Amino acid sequence: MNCYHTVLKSTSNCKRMATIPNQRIKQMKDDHLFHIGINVPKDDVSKLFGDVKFVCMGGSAKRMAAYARLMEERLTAEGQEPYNYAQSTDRYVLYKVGQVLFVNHGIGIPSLSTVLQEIGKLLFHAGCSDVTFFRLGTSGGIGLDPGTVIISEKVVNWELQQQWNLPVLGKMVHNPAVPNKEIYSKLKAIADSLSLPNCLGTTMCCDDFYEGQGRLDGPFSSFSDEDRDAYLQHLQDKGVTNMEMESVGFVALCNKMNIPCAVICVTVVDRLKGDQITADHDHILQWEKRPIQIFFEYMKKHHLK
Ligand code: R2B
Ligand code: URA
Repeated sequence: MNCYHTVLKSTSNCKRMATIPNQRIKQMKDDHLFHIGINVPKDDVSKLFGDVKFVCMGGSAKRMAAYARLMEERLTAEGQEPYNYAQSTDRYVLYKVGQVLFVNHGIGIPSLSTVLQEIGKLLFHAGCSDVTFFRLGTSGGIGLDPGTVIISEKVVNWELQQQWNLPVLGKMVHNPAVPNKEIYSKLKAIADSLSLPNCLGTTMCCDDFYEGQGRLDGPFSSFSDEDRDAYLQHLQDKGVTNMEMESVGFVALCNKMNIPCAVICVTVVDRLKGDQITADHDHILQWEKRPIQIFFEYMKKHHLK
């Protein structure tokens, strides 16, 4: 079998590479990864990034810096300040600590898809193999205490379909979005072993934080409180556990590039109790550490420090 197209699992003699179906990329003499400020071949990406095995993505640049620092502390006693490889642009941050990349993706699928596709090309140019992607994020829970970690066994769009719909050249393209079962099952066992409040869940990906997530604390209110409550109840009845804004795009793009992936989100509000996020900053900071704790344990199990 051609290693280049091996699906999900690699064997000892066959490495799984990111699939970049666009053959033009191989032939390009020069590839400028505009939003992360990296140029191939000017930057020696094989040397800089060739050993990457994990990519951790999350919305906020500061949170990714904090995660990179935590990772640095695990590796070196001094815990030196991680270097931001994307510092020539202010769109995203990109840290590499050990064999892990930490990249922020901003809010929403358009912001995520831009950087995720450039990271995919970066890993391809660098010749990386057997890489796994994680989205470590925040979300609004449905009937769950804030601080609960949800490991997505399903990600769905607003129509509750497991797909990311993208108009391309005037036609809608439906991209399947299916998280990797082997990985989310392992993550669930790890979350249990760490005694973190957690569940496997269905994560609904929305294109808006306010009305698009049934909120009535935004500038617009095209529905009533009763409509909102009935909608959130309907979602809960359909098994939706949490709402956020990138999961479906993230998983679909990883699926398209043949990269195993998982989504771990902590909830910062129970939407059955309110729209506003009122938890204090210290609580949020503590809760935000839960997904990365699970990731570090997962790394350990894969014999990476
Ligand atoms: C979760 O939190 C952000 C909005 O506050 C968004 O990026 C998401 O998915
Ligand atoms: N992120 C979201 O997208 N929604 C929430 O309710 C909380 C975080």
